[in-house]
Amino acid sequence: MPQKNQTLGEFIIENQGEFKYSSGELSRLINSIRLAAKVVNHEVNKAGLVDILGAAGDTNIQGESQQKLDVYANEAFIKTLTNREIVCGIASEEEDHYITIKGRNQNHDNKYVVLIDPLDGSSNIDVNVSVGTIFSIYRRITPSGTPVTLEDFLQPGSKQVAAGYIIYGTSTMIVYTTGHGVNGFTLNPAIGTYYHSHPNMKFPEDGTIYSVNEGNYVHFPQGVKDYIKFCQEEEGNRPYTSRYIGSLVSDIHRNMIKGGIYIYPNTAKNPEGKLRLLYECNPVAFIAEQAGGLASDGFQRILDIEPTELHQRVPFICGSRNMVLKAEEFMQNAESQKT
Ligand code: P6P
Repeated sequence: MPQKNQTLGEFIIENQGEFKYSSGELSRLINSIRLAAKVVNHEVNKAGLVDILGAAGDTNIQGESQQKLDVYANEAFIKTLTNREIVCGIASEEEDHYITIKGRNQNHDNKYVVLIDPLDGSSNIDVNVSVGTIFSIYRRITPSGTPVTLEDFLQPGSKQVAAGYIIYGTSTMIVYTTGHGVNGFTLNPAIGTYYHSHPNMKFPEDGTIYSVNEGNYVHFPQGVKDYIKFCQEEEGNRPYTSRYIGSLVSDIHRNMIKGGIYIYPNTAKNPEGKLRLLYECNPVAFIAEQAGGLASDGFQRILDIEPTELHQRVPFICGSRNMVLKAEEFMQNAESQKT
């Protein structure tokens, strides 16, 4: 039973027993993500002041040498994870290749690999809209004591041991799962402590919010067009409400609390879809399923997809169970009518 005002640190310790075979590294790993999130939150929150204060470490007010915040976030997470010596490898949206970490005695004996989107939706920062960090954690599958390989990162999402996101919004929250439900923690910036504000988060089985960039409508697959028209018809609890922030973490977070569906299908500009399987779709899909929702590409469960490339993209449909099932129905019907 969640204690009132329990902190994230207390929650991790109390639930330590849930991580099979873990002698505390996974807890330390979640703790290192907590620390990095505070560092990034501090920078994200003052982004708007760059023109006034000048970017940290800059020589002039224009901020020409200003580190882009997603580069800053990337370095913060990589440094924190490396210093804590818990992971043997890191993959990031900001890095072409994965990073090998040797560990304390330089012998590659750390157990976990982490994949991150350090600052998703970063283009929203300039307009003061919430952004997020997304992380995905696996146990390595190649032998301990050897350098991590691409195989350790190309695991299906169903093998994740933990996943979550940080949302830098009107408040900063960490929402994560280790396969035992989803819990949300809100940062009290005055003291730098996260409190267990959202125990056992659940997607409502149904919802009335659909999140899609309708500017791409003409390029959508027919099934997605049919589903959007279904959302807009006058019938029962429809028309639904369209809400699209343009920041995956924010749209998913709102839909998980209120009920809704997020869709980023393949389009002419992004024939494989836009979102990245390994560090956007898989972690969000793990959270969604743990919260009673669903996540698919319209035809198969996201967590079952066998990855082939580090930065591969997939079409992504995620949210309230009945809404995803309905969208899949339209997509599969349209597909069967093509053949
Ligand atoms: P579009 C941000 O770039 C992102 O990866 C997601 O966070 C967001 O949902 C989507 O892309 C927005 O893409 O093409 O609608 O601007």
